[in-house]
Order: sequence, then C-alpha cells, then structure tokens
Amino acid sequence: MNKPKNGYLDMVDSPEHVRKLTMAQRVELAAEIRQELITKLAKNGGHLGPNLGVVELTIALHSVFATPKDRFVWDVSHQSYVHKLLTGRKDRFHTIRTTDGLNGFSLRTESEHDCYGAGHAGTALSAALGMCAARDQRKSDEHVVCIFGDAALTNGISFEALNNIAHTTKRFICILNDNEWSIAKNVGAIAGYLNKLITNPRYNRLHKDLERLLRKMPKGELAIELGQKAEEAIKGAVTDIALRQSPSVIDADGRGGFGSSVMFEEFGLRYLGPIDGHNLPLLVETLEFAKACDTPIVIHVLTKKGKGFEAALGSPEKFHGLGPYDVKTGATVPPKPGTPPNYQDVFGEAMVRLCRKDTSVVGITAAMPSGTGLKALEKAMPERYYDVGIAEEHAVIFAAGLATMGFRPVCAIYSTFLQRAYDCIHHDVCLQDLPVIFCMDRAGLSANDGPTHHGLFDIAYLRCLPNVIAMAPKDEDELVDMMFTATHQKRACFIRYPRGAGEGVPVKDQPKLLDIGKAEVLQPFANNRGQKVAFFALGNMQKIAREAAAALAADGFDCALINPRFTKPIDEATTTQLGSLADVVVTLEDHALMGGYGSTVLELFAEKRVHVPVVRIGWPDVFIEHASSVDYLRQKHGLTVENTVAKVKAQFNALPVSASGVQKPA
Ligand SMILES: Cc1ncc(C[n+]2csc(CCOP(=O)(O)OP(=O)(O)O)c2C)c(N)n1
Repeated sequence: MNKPKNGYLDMVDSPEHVRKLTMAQRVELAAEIRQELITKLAKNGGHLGPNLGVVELTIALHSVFATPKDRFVWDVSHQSYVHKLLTGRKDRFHTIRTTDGLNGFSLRTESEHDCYGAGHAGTALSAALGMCAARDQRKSDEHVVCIFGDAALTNGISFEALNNIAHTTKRFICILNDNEWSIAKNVGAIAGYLNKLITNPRYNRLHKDLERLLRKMPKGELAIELGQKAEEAIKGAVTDIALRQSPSVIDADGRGGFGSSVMFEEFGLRYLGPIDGHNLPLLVETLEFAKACDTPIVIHVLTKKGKGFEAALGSPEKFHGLGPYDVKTGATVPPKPGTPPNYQDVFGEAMVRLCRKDTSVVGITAAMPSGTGLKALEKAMPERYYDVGIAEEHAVIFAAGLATMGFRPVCAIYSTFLQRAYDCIHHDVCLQDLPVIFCMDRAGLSANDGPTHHGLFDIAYLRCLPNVIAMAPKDEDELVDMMFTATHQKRACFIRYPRGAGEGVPVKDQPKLLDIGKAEVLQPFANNRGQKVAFFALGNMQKIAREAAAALAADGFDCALINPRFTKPIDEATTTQLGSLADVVVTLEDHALMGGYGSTVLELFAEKRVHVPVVRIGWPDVFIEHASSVDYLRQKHGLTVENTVAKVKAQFNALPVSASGVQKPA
C-alpha cells in the first residue's frame, strides 16, 4: 500500500487496517502514533508516559489478534490510548478526558473493542481469567490477552489470580509490561525480582538468540514448529539462558535460587522474556508463538515510559499523568498566581510537622507519594515513611499492626482506592478499635478521570461501622486541625478532603484540638422574623452554602450556616436544636446522597422527632461521568447555588400558608 498523504494512521479506522500494513509500514505507524499522542494530549493532558511506552506493543497485539472477538484486558487501562486510536476512535481522540469525550480508561460502553472497564489497579488478570473460563465453558476459540504493568504485580489481587490460572485454563496470554515504574519508581521485592531478570547479563544474548530463532521459522510452519521443537528451543533459550545460575540473581525467588524456573513458572505459567517491547517484529513473532501455545503463558516485555518524548523520558513520574503541557519542552502550565496551595501539599507539610513533634506518627502510601503529598515526608524523614506499592489492603492492615504497638499510622489513600480495603477497615481496624488515621484525598470529584476515580461513597461506607470518627474540613487550616486532633484519639479517624487548591486560608502555626462530634456554627439565626433556613454544609460545600444563604438573605430569609465538621459522630445537639428552629434545613455534601451526610441528618431528625423539611444537595444515585471540569458536573447534577436556592424556595411554596399569611411547615 502506498503511504497516504497524511500518514498511515490516517487510514487506520479499525485493527483490520493495521493487519493490512507491512511490518515496515507498522513501524512508521508507531512513529505517527507517538506524534499523535504527544500533540493531542498537550491540550488537556492525560496519561502520556505509559501510552508512549506501549505503542509497539499495542500495534503488535492488533497485528496478531482480532478484537472484538479476541479480548484485550488492560490493567488500570490508563495505557489503552493507543488501543483507542487503532479501534475506530482516532477522530475523537482529541476529546479524551473532556466533557462528552472519550474516557481516559477502557469503557465497555465506549467501544466493542473494550471488553472490560477499569481504573483501579490489579483487576486485569482476574477478569481476563474469568473470560478464559467462560470461553472454555462454551468451547469457543477466542484468545484472551491480559496486559498488566510491573506495579500491578505489587497488588494482591494479581497474585490471587496468578494462583488460579494453571488450574483454570490452558489458554491464557499474559503480557507483563515492565517499565520499572509505577507512578513513582516501583517498590518492593517483586520490583527487585523483575529488575534482576532484566539486568541479567545474559538478557542481551537471550534477546538475540530468541530473535534469530523466531526469524528462522517460515510463517506457514510456525504453528507446527511451535507445538514441538521450537517451543522447547525457545523456552530453553529464554528461561534457561536468562535465568539460570547467575550468582548475582541467586536469592531472587526466596528459595535460594531460580533453579530451572522463575516465579511465573512456579505459578504454572510458561515464561517468555524479557524481550524488547519496542522491537515490533520481535513482539509480533513472540505473540504469534503465544497464540499457538496450549499452556498459559506470560511474556515479559520491557518498555520505556515516555519513549519518543525527551521530557517524558527524563521525568517518568511527572509524565505518568499530567495536565496540559508544552509540546516542545514538556513544560506544564504553572498555577495562576495567587492560587492557594493544594490540600495535598498542606497535608504533606502537616505530616512532616506532626512527625517532628510526635514520634509515634508515621506515614503510609499505597504507591501514591506525589498524588497524596506524602512525598514531603519521604524527603524530610524517610525513616517515618512507607510506600507499600499498589496494595491498599496491605497498607491498612500494616497500619493496624503498627497501631497495636503504640504508633499513630497515617494512611494517605484516595477515597476511591480505600474502597478496596473495606474489609480491612472493618475487620482489622474498627473491630479492634485501633487508632489508625486515614487521610482520604480526592474525596469528591476527579473530573477528568471519571467514575473510577470520583470519591463519592466514603461517608456512606464508613458511617455504618462502629468505632469510627469521620470528619471533613471546610478549609486547609481545618484539615491540619483535624490531623492533629486525630493523633490524640484512641480510635480510627477518617478525614476526607478534595483534590486541588484549598480555600486560601492560612494554616496556623499551632493546630487546634477539636471537640469530637462538635459542629461549628458559623452564622446563627438572626431572628429577624424572616423564614428560617439552616444550612449544614460539609467540607468544600461551604462556598455554595454561603452564596445560597446570601441570595436567600437578600430575599428576606433568615439563614444560619453550620460547618458540621463530623459526619460521625454528628453533633446531635446542634443539629436537632437548629433543625427545630428552622423552617427548612439544607444539607450539602460533595458525596453521594444515598447514605451520605444528609441521610445521617434525616435519620437523626426521625429519631428525635424533629419535623422539618430537609433539602439534600449532593450527588444523585448514578455513577457520575467524566468531564472537563468539576464545575460542569456540578452544574449538570445540581450542586449549585441556583439549584440550592430554587429547592429551598420550592419548599416554601409547597408549605401550607398560615392564617397570618406566613408560610409555615406542616
Ligand atoms: C487500586 C489502585 N491504587 C492506585 C492506583 C493509582 N495508579 C494508577 S496507575 C498506577 C501505576 C501503574 O503502574 P504499572 O501497573 O506498572 O503500569 P504503568 O503505568 O507503568 O504502565 C497507580 C499506582 C490505581 N489506579 N488503583
């Protein structure tokens, strides 16, 4: 085929088109895709680094397999942009992570080529194995390919799946995409183990042997050959040459040596690799081999995060996922002057201060040192900092263990990822009444990421558990007060706060000890004969409440403004007292309405027989989509000043009118 004027990508509307290209043309396509990623993502940002790393791998996958019949399951799926480009979505690619645009992750509703959705790490092997089992049950012949990163292997679920593969299916292709990075540098023994595999001096020789071997095979005879001699030869070339008796790698599997096998082989998987993940012909031929395999196989592919973009190669952590950047230099747009510091940064600095004052405090992150802000502690006091990898369950139980020995561990885990560790919170922390502190970042929306990353359920999933203290600060100074207060409690404390900039409130030198379960009345009723509206606005909803109260006050309403601070225990006295005085109560929360803070208030009023209409502002009972901005989603779903005011007024219009003409609640 002649090269189209605008390049090969221009004519690729489906994977079939990729398969029509010659190998040389596919190599050119890879370069075009890199350019497309770099230029298109510059405007709105995205997961640039991981996708630049899997360009050849994705082209190779679509060269050998035929989705949607064959199935690709991407772990996390933040690295599936190239797959999107090759599966009929290139014309919309510039819309990725924006309102009504493509999602930044795999999404079953977005394309028939996305057979499984994700956003949280460690799920791909289990889901793909389920597909293998279904295929085997129905005796169909599709291929299932799971693509997971080296950091996904720090996650327990991945190992639960690995443990089951050999017993479940004979046909399963696993691709370990090893770039040595999680978001930050990958950590732990598995990372060390993989590193030993790839730094083995025999790797280079192996790589050449394998390439030579595969090249020698005529295409038509490949399958037969593979089933017999070649398989043995390749296996020998790969596993034996790479992994046997190098003194430097002797203790990597914890059994005193690799023996004739590697970790994956102990799990019953055939291991192939490590191979160069940017060598397209080699990838294609290796995948052809895997396709013909009648045992589950793992192909260990080495890739470079950020390949093809100098700035990204130099800063893999920054370019894992980022906002808009300069196409030439990679420079990101600095925050507008005067923007308050992020909650994350305030949290990180507060951790350093707390640790300096209190030797029992330690910080724990599950592979999110930058995102959570805990990197500040790593820098200042590395001995008080733990990165446990993408292992939220382990993080929580590890913290429980520390707490039994008198420590005050602080788990900095995003609200959405903490869901993974729910049983550990219940069984290990709360049931034993241990004083673990949870700082739940990203409580609220992660607009560009969407439903996998919004943190909208933590109040609901925590408030049913006994022995829980749960709080939400109205600003960054109060966040520090809450952290300080939490270190003085003898039970589990959970603090939820949003992504991004704080309110611009300066942080005091000495944090304040808060009364547990005590709300802050910011503005009492004026008793000016206006109809009374009490606003209970949690955390970052203060602004909407303040503006709604001001708008209603201008219309003659008498508004009280309360900062509840605690969602558990809630301030029963203040809430019932103001509820009894009010004509209408408004609760506002950056959380799902179902089971959230407003529900807590309703339950309290039912119990205490406080008869007052309650307007609840929060997120409706649907998964909130991704969009360009938080503001857009708030507008769309009614978390606005206008909607709050309208709902309050509607309550009054619905109320019966008293003899004096003043509307009163029934
Ligand atoms: C349960 C969970 N915890 C944390 C994260 C945040 N996270 C997204 S991608 C990522 C690193 C993934 O690294 P790896 O699997 O090696 O893939 P790579 O980006 O290197 O291709 C992390 C920690 C997540 N998505 N899910």
